[in-house]
This record gives sequence, C-alpha cells and structure tokens, in this order.
Amino acid sequence: MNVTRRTLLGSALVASFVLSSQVFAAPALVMGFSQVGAESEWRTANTLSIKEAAKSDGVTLKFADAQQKQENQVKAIRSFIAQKVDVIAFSPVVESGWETVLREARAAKIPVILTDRAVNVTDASLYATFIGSDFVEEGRRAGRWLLERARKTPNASVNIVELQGTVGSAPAIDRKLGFEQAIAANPKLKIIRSQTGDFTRAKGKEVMEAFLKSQGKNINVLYAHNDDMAIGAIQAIEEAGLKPGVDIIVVSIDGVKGAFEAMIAGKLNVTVECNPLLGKQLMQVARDVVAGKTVPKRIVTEEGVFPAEVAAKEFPNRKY
Ligand code: GZL
Repeated sequence: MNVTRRTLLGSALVASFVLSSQVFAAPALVMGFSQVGAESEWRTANTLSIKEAAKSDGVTLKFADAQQKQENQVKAIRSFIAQKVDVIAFSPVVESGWETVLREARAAKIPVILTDRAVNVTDASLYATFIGSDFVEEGRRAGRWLLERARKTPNASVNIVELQGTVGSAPAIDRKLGFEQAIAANPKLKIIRSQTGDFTRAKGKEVMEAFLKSQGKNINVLYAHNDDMAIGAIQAIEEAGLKPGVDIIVVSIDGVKGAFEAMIAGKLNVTVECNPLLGKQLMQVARDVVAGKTVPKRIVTEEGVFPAEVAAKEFPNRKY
C-alpha cells in the first residue's frame, strides 16, 4: 500500500477514535425549580432527589424554597422567566391561583412541568406534564387497610380523627376524598374530628392534643395525611398516657424512615407509600419537553402499602 493511502487510512482511524471516545455531553439545560418548602421528611427527600438528579444529569438548577407560601412560588417563577431559563418545574403548594403566572411563562415560551402536586387551571395546556402520585388512590389504600382491620370487630364503632395536610393542597383534598370513598363501605367507621396539621410534626402534635382533650378515650383511630403529622401526634398520644398503635390505631401516608421506625417501635400501624424520588424522571422529561418531544400529560409513580408487620424486613431497603 503506498504511503499516501497509509497516511490517509491512519488519520481516518485516529479521527474516528477521537470522535467515538468523546462522550457527547447532553446539551446544556437551565431549570428553574420552585419547591414547596422543607416541612417534612418527605419534602427533604424530594429536594435531595431533584438536586442530585440535576447534578448527575448536567442540568443547571436554580432552586427556590417557598417556605410553604404561594406568593413566594409566584415570585420565584417570575424570576425564572426574567432569567430566561429553558424550563420551569415546581410543586404547587396549593391547587388554585396559578393561571396568571403560568400564562406569563407561556408568553415567554418557557415550558412548565408540575411535580408532586397538581394545579386547578381551566387550560391544561399551561403545563407540559405532571409527574407525581395518585393521592386519591393513596387515601383509598389507607381506607381499605382500615376496612380490612375493622372486619375483625364487625359490631364495634370505629371513631376516627383526621389530621389533614395543607389546606387547599392537592394531597390534602385528594387523600381525604379517597379515604372517605373507601370507608363508606362500613358505616361503623366514622370521622368524628378533622383538622389541618399543615403536614408538619409540630402542628400534628398540637392538633392531636386538642383532639385528645375534646374526644379523649372516644378516639379509636388516627388517620394522618402524612407521616410527619402522625409522628407529632404519636408524641401527643403518649403524653396523654395512651399507647399509640394499640389504644389508638395510627394510619398514615408517605413511607418515610420515621414512619418505619415508629412501626418497628409498635407505635404506628401502617404507612401508604408516596414516592418523593422524582428527580431522575423530572430531568428526563424536562429534556424531552425542551427538545419538543411529546410527553404524557400525566406520569404517575408506582407505590406500595407497608403495614407494621413488614416494617423491620423492609426498612433496610428504604431509599428515603
Ligand atoms: C405528597 C407531598 C406531601 C407529602 C408531605 O406528594 O406533596 O407534601 O405527603 C409533604 O409529607 O409535606
């Protein structure tokens, strides 16, 4: 083979090696994310998942904590629009009051992705997709667990007190709805008191203290819309000289580590999983949306139900 051909072949081989060895980094993407706050173990895990996924996916994340205030989320979204980010994602603290700012994002041609909680808008085209749980089903799962347990004492009245999540939030509205749908099958199961504990341990304890003062030994079950309020309520039950998990059955939602520890200690009876680890899905969907790909309008996360009997075995596998 003559020199020229050998040189050409050699340089072609070198070029193809260089090209193939270059890892084509995903295109730069700037995401503005407005988070509800830092009110619960669930939220902490959710934030960590989003930040870690952004880092590993090479997404530049502008992160704003709204301290559970809608006006702070609106401000953050407006700031993301002014900064001309490529995509906006947020977990809306409450369902209503988003039309105006979402129209501003659309006018600026910035796609919006909802994570975790949904919004109530007349025009669903104001957001690209929703990634999160089916809260109504979570409420039904909690109710079905209680229905099953109540079958052991078919003639006993079951008085339930309910700690609701943040007023006006999708999880609070839907978990209440789903639970009531499920327990309607047994008229012996009655919700005798229901009040918001705003998804926090402190408020959950405070409201449970009030329930115990007014209802005392008349309470058979606590249904809490999240584990943090349940854990706060467990403290109140113990301070009232009662045994949580025994004198008062405790039913909760999220599946955070604190709930598994309470179940292992015999103080909580069941937790319905609500998966906060949405980060990876969010980054992938954000890239697809920015690339103009069609994405499903709703992406629901897979979740289970964990009664106390399986808590010790399952605990080592928990990721949040
Ligand atoms: C549910 C999420 C809720 C959790 C709470 O997806 O929005 O908010 O259940 C958290 O722990 O505060």
